[in-house]
Amino acid sequence: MLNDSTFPKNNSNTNSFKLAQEVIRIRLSQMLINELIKKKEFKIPIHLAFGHEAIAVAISNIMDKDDQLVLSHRNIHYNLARLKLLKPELDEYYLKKSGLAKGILGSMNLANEDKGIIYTSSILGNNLSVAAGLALGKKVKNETGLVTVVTGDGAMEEGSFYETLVFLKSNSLSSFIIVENNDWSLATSINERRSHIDIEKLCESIGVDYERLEGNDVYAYQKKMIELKKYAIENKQPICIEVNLTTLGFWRMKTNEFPLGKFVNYHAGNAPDINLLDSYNFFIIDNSEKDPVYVLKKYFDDNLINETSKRILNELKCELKEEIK
Ligand SMILES: Cc1ncc(C[n+]2csc(CCOP(=O)(O)OP(=O)(O)O)c2C)c(N)n1
Ligand SMILES: [Mg+2]
Repeated sequence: MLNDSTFPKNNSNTNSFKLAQEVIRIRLSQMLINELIKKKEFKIPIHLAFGHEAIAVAISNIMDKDDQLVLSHRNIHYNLARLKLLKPELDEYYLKKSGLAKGILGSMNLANEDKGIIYTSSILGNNLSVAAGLALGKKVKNETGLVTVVTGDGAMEEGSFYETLVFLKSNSLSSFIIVENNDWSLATSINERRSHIDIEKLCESIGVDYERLEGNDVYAYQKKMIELKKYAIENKQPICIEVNLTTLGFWRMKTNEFPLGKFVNYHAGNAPDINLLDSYNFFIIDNSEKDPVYVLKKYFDDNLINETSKRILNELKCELKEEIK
C-alpha cells in the first residue's frame, strides 16, 4: 500500500505534506493546552485527544460544504482540524466572549456550524440519535451531503447506538458512524466493565457495512475514507467505521486493591506524563504505531518532521502570545 502514488515521499513541497502538518499542528495545539490545564487555567473539564489526531485530520479533509459532523465530549481533535486555529478554541475554554461559541458551549459541547460541526453533546449516545435525524432531514429535503457521527466504545453501550444503526440502514441514509475505540470509558477498560461486543458482527446482523481502521496512518486513513465516502453516497448506505486507537497519557488511581495506584488510561484534565519539552522529537509521545505523529516517520525523515514541528510550534505561540507569556 505504501507504494501507492497517493502516498507522499520525503518532500515538504507536496500537497500531501499538508496532512502531516495538520497532524503535527493538532498534536502541538493540545500540548500547549495541556500545559495550561496543568496550571489550572480552566474552570471546565477538557478531554484531550492525544493519539486521535489521524482520524480527525482524515475526516476533516474529506468533508465537503454540505457534509455534517456530529461530535461527543472528546471533540478537541475534530474542532482543531476543522477550525485550523487555536486561539478561538482556547478562548472558548476560558469561557470568554471572544471564544468560538462566545464562551457558551465550553469544551464538551463545542460545535462550530460554520465548519460543519452541527452538534456536539456531552450526553453519551445522544449525538447518535441527533445524527440519525440530521441524515433523515437531508433525505426528506432532498439535500446532498454525508452525516458523520463520532462515538466512543463506552458511549456505544447506549441503546441509541443500535437504534441509530437500524434507523440509518432502514432509511437508506448516507452516513458514517465512527467508533473511536480506545478500550476505555472513564476509569474502566472494556474487559473490566462488559462482555466483548463484536461490532462487525453486530453490523452484519443489521446489514450495515463495517470497516476497521488501525495503525494511525493519516495517509492510509484518508485514502480509505475517500473510497468509503464515495460508496456511502452512491449506494445511500450507512457505514460503521471502528477506529482502534490509544488515547495517549495515563494516571494512577489509588484504591484498597491497588495501593500503589491502578493504571488508568487518560480521560480528562491534564495528561501529567505528557510534557511540551524543547528537545529533539519533542512532539512524539509514544515511539510506536500508537502515536499518529510517530507514524509520519514512515514517510518523512526525522529532520524534516522536527523542523516542521518547531516552525508550527512557533506559529502557535505567536497566535497565543497573550496566553503563554
Ligand atoms: C448518558 C451519560 N452517561 C454517563 C456519562 C459520563 N461519562 C462521560 S465520558 C464517559 C466515558 C465515555 O467513554 P467513551 O465513549 O469510550 O469515550 P472516551 O472518553 O473513551 O473517548 C462517561 C461514562 C455521560 N456523559 N453521559
Ligand atoms: Mg473509550
